[in-house]
Amino acid sequence: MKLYTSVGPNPRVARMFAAEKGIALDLAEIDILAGDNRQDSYLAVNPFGGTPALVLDDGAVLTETTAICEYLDETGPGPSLIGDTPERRAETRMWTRRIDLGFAEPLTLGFRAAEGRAMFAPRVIVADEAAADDLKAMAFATLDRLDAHCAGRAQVAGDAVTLADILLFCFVEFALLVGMTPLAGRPWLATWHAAMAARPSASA
Ligand SMILES: N[C@@H](CCC(=O)N[C@@H](CS)C(=O)NCC(=O)O)C(=O)O
Repeated sequence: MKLYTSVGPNPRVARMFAAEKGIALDLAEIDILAGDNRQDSYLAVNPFGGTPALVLDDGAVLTETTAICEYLDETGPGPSLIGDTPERRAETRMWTRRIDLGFAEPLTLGFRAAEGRAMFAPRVIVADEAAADDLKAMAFATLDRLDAHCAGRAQVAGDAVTLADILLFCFVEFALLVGMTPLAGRPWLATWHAAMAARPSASA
């Protein structure tokens, strides 16, 4: 299987998930800073233009980060990172969706409206600059809820690392990378982040 990857949190989620599962992927690097993902050659792979994209051995292409991870989970070796029972899978998907819609998405939109504006405005529709602070506040309100709810837990959806942790970790790391302070005043998140950062998969 070939994974089209790049800088950025979404492809990092797919790489980290594969590493946690023990799956070796053939990586094809796309230079999104140069806009190569918006060229015809990549749009032929993923018409939506984003990374990651996973090309299966039969040539079929999967996109959307969490869908790629679900596929790797079902087809890869080792314990599931989604869950072994309907209840565990539902809990992982519940947290994954909350993190995706409540943190990753507004964070991304807020970044694109502000710090990332010069890069994204020529290639996709970005929100008005005036909306950036509200979008980031929405993202950080989700972190407040997570921090309060997860106190006493080792991981987001229980004791074991799941897709929800990997998704949250990669987007928290992205927020740190672009100069935001997601860990400040969130003690559970800070402790959890340090533990996630120490996992070998964090460097995938
Ligand atoms: N909804 C997509 C988002 C993919 C996405 O936006 N990826 C970013 C990298 S983190 C990207 O390709 N950005 C460059 C661009 O959209 O031009 C997913 O879940 O995979």
